[in-house]
Amino acid sequence: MLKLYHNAISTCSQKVRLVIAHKGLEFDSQDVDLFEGGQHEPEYVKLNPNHVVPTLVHHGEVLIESTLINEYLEDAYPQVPMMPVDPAIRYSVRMVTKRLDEKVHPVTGIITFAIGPRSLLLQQPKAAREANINAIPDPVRRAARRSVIEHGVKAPEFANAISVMLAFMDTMNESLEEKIWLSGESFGLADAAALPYVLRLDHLAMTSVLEARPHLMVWYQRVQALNCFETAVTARLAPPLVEMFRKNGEAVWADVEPMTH
Ligand SMILES: N[C@@H](CCC(=O)N[C@@H](CS)C(=O)NCC(=O)O)C(=O)O
Repeated sequence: MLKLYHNAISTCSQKVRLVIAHKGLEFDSQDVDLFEGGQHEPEYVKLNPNHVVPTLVHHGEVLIESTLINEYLEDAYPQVPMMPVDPAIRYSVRMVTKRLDEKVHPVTGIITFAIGPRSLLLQQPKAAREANINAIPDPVRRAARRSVIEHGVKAPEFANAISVMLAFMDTMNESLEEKIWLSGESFGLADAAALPYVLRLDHLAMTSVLEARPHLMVWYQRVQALNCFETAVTARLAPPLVEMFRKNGEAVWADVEPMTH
């Protein structure tokens, strides 16, 4: 049995859940409350010393890093393949996941915390909020978190984060002009990895950014029609949290919109 420590709205958790669901697997679900600091609990940090989700436990092995977890799942459960056979397409899948991990994921944290849960976090007692920020082990990530919670979309990190994100969306749109899936003939690891970032823009009321990229938009609708999207994403998301993200996104859209051109 797979045991997954995860969070419903976390991008990295969603991509692992998409793979688990697409492969028809089940898992023992351990929810980690990221807004209350569950990722910093000593028992959890023993599993994931980076204080982040997801963490997968399988046959006594503790696995961290969502992209590597998904590759592990592909190796362990090849019956529903999610990697193409052609070496050149396998390479292109890994280019997508590498760019997501190295470039897109860090800016997603900036964009998300500047908007989505910011109102919730600002309502927390300052000492509790500060304790959770101070517990982030990576100093760059810690400083960015503090900055965006304090200044929102006016934080100095925000505009660059949007530009990195949009550059990725442009690349996806171009790739999807010629193919149906990022991973070759069928929905695969690159698609599962990219979906949560597209979804995040939608949740933050930046849907027009997606609509301006028609091939990306068609792909997004295609993914949303898959059973694994319902199981791994929709069924797990709490509507009030999604509503809060969207409302907070709408509230800052006038400031964000000029950055999206
Ligand atoms: N490289 C890691 C990144 C994991 C990560 O950043 N997870 C986020 C949620 S998507 C998290 O747990 N954030 C908690 C925090 O930053 O306090 C992976 O791919 O698993």
